Amino acid sequence: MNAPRTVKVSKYLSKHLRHQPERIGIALDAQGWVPVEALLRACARHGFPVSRAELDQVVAADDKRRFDLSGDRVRANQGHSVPVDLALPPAEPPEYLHHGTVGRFLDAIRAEGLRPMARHHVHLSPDRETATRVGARRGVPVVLAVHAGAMHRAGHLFHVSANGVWLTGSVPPRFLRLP
Ligand code: HQG
Repeated sequence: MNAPRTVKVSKYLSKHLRHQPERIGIALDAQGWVPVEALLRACARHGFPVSRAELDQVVAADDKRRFDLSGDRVRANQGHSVPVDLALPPAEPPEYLHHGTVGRFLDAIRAEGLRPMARHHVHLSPDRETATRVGARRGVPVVLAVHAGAMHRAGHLFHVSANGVWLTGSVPPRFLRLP
């Protein structure tokens, strides 16, 4: 499978495993899983056939390990807007994490901190390089440092997804270092 096809399949799966399962008539269970058979049938039925071999390849080769395959079931590792409980255990974050954004959001972020917007959590990266790539999706990237250790000591919960993204409910302005 060539790279453009891999990206296309990954985006199609992200859309339906994170945001709009009902669009292709599938239902995620409480932890976000769907039977592989049902998913592939639904893709074909909606004009986007994906073979089992392609699915396996996307799960294995995806640049951000966006998907998890367990037995006969598959799910997105994070990034959902539909309600799912990924059942990730609370984890102790490193002292600093990073968030990539763009300049036009800074005034709002300075006033109200980081909010999850359409997702369940604020997404934070362990390193500045990854955060820079996340911010660059929207324009010239701006990277904020998040004092995750202090948040953790103040009682904020953190989780780390299977693909190394740190998740927390929100980040109050006092824990942010803005440029
Ligand atoms: C911003 C991709 C105004 C926030 C990436 C961001 C990531 C605020 C946007 C993952 C705000 C939300 C997540 C506030 C936050 N006022 N704007 N108070 N608080 N924002 O896409 O972190 O390819 O929901 O800075 O690589 O950009 O999908 O979050 O710009 O890992 O796997 O509101 O999505 O991964 O945008 O990206 P998003 P994100 P995938």
